[in-house]
Amino acid sequence: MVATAWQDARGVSLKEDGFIALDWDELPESEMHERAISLYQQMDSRRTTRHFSQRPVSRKLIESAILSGSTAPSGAHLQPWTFVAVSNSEIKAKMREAAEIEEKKTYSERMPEAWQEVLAPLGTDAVKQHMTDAPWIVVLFRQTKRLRSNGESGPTYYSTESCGIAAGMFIHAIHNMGLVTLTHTPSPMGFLRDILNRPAHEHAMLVMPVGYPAEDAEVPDISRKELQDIAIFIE
Ligand code: IYR
Repeated sequence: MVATAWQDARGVSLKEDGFIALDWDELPESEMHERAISLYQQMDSRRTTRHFSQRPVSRKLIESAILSGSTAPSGAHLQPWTFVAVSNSEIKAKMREAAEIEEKKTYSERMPEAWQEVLAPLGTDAVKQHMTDAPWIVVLFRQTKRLRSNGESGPTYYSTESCGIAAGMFIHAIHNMGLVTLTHTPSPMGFLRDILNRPAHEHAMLVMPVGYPAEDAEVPDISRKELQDIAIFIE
């Protein structure tokens, strides 16, 4: 291979223009199909449960799930997320107490009937035992601002989309390592910024208890939509 301004004699890209060669290997088509189906089956076996064991989980596992979540694509590659992982029992108890105060109001006063009817099959209520049972509570904060190199503050872009994708990847990583999680959205969740000491430009977006399922853990008997109900192909 002839060396160019961007490649050395072995074809390895140099960083002069800020770009490097994509590291990508083509797979045989049969293997692509095998991988596609096996990933789908593995993801389809994931269930959201509200019943957690108190059994401890190593911090290393949580760190690696956060790193997996943080591989998500993000607007302008700003990675506008902060994952706050809490195992401290007092902080978890404080979060539970504050969440239950809000959720009691949500369930008894704020939730319209159209909302109640779709939640009924899921068996949710204002008691948030998972917040003290699960060994880790991971709170995903969405950053709405960033620090520019000139010291000023600038906006982030598509932070909701970016954090949603990061959350999905985190959830998959947790499932893949054999643990369970729940996407809990106490509403409103401003109390999390205060309890967890986060700055004003960070907004709590999702609360994800992580751990082993309780021995008697249950899940609602529900199924996922079929392909024809979620996709349209225009060929
Ligand atoms: N935030 C409440 C209510 C709730 C809302 C939806 I949409 C859910 O899918 C589940 C619960 C709660 O966490 O209980």
